[in-house]
Amino acid sequence: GEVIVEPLIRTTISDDRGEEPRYVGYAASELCEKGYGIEDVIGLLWNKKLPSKEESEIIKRIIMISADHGPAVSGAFGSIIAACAGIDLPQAVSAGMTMIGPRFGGAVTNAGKYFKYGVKEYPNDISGFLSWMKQNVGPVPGIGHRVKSLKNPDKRVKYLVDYVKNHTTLHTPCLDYALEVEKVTTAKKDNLILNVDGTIGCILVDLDFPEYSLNGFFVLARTIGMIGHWIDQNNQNSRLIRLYDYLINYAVKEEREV
Ligand code: Q5B
Repeated sequence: GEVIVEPLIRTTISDDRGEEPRYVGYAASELCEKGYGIEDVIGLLWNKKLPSKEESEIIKRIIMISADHGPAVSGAFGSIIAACAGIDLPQAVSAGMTMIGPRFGGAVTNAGKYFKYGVKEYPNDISGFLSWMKQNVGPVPGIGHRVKSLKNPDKRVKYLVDYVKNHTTLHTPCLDYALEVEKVTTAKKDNLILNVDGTIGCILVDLDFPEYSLNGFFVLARTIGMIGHWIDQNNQNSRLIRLYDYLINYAVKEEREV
């Protein structure tokens, strides 16, 4: 007789059973033919919506501007150490990827989440929002940078803010709120600026991307950079990295007699 099997998984984004993959119903080749870009594929697979031309231009800029930030940052450094240890590309990239978390690159989702919360619960009360964050969350995700500050502004942030505010019609309540928060935090400490994670998170909330998709933008963009660092180290035949003693503060006890 007929055997009825319950489906194991349910998908709502893509289907490869025809001649080619369809992303939320759109054939991949048709998207290419009609001039859509990777930013539109992101819109389809992450938000099940084809972004407008204006939205696509913003998404494209977010990816371009956060693709890499040099070799010194946690992610790239992790991939470089792995590349120098002879690790293959996927594993070296995942070594860098492992660094993406609440302090480095992985604050996008929570920045979007909490600034959105501030807009709703503390609309005209930034200090109320900051006290709530201090009591309930800790450091404000999306605020603060190790080297960028009022004196050494982050050009990426300035560019994105200027682009969405002066070159698009996007309504930006979340970004505007975060910029007000930045005024208060930088008055306390020069480096408590709205950082790249915070800026991206707010713009994506204003673009109506789902909260839990937001870290995906940094992960996707930085993958491009980490692959670049792996290729670069391999091209140079880089040697195994071992830290010199002077880079380590050996705070252990002197040799002891038993
Ligand atoms: N304080 C980012 O901190 C960093 C505070 C704060 C209230 C805050 C810190 C932080 C939130 C997480 C976040 C994304 C760890 C950063 C990125 C991508 C990147 C990276 C690159 C790229 C830096 C010193 C004092 C303490 C703290 C207070 C600090 N942050 N208070 N809210 N948000 N931010 N991460 O300089 O009184 O002295 O005890 O966690 O948004 O990852 O380029 O490097 O593209 O690759 O190490 O841009 O801000 O300072 O943690 O020692 O704090 O400031 O409470 O106060 P620092 P800390 P006190 S973008």
